[in-house]
Amino acid sequence: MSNYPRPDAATLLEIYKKATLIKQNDERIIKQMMAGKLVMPYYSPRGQEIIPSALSVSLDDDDYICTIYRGLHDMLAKGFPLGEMWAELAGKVTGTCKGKGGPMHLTHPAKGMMVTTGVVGSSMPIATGLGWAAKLDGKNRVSVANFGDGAANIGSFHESLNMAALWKLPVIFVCQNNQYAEHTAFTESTLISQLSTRAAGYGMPGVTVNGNDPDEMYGAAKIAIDRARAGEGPTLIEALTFRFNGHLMGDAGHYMKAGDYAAAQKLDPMPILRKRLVAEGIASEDALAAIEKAIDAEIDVAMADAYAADYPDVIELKRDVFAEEIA
Ligand SMILES: Cc1ncc(C[n+]2csc(CCOP(=O)(O)OP(=O)(O)O)c2C)c(N)n1
Ligand SMILES: [Mg+2]
Repeated sequence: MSNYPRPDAATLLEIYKKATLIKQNDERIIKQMMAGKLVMPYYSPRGQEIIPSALSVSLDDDDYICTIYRGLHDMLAKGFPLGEMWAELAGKVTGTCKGKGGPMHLTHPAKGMMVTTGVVGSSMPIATGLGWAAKLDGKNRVSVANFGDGAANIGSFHESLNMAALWKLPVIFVCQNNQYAEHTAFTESTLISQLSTRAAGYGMPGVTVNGNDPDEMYGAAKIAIDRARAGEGPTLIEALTFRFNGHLMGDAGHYMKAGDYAAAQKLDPMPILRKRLVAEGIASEDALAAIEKAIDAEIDVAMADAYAADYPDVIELKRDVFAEEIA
């Protein structure tokens, strides 16, 4: 990895800003849920924020991404408008899916965010199809498939990687290996230690990186994205990470090995990156505090607007579900 491209100072700060938005937004969501103000299923991405932040600095607005229920971080890093996101979480008409999708179905096609899915493994074939569309329209777009370690054992992983490799599609498969699939530890479901070695079976490059390290994640993503844009085909990136809040809100993690959380939280990527920015003179303590305050203020506005908006009318129940009769 010593030959990886490295993020320059401005890019590193951009990665921190994206990751901080994800972290603070996650903390606010949890607070609102605990206060009973936001009622929804919530799969926190806290702990995994560096992965999409370091990847999306190399993406353009019209590149495609697909993600899963634990994908708020992927969407925010790509630039999902915060107001529309909060409105969707609160089930309001001003949400990106008119309040009918909620956290598990966030989309924003105008910004290339094509699907958030609750069906494990389904982000991969959709992203592969979008990769094919991108190849056909010749606009040099790439398509990113985010999925978990559990999803790497689903049949669609095989089908998608094989087709993407065969047709040299511009797809970046990002397996966010957070060590658990629901309540099952990675080591109890998978014999091999590095999922990236599976890439060889399809004829594409595969790499395992520390997804919590902005240098490694940025470098691996940049190489894969450049390769996809150059028409050389897909890459599998296994980004090692850890989920800090259990599978979903309310999961106390009794099935986890004692000490797992504590060990992972000691390696929380956020304070590590923050300290590094100051130590390397990339940003002062005051500048970072100002960034964090501004993000909080942005969340305040998004949240207040979402709560003030209306719920969809009952007539919306069947709209966008069935084809409408053309008069
Ligand atoms: C096809 C399918 N099978 C099973 C489930 C139930 N399920 C929901 S999340 C999950 C675990 C997936 O784990 P992983 O892919 O590692 O993603 P993570 O939640 O860790 O981000 C399972 C089995 C589902 N939603 N869809
Ligand atoms: Mg997992």
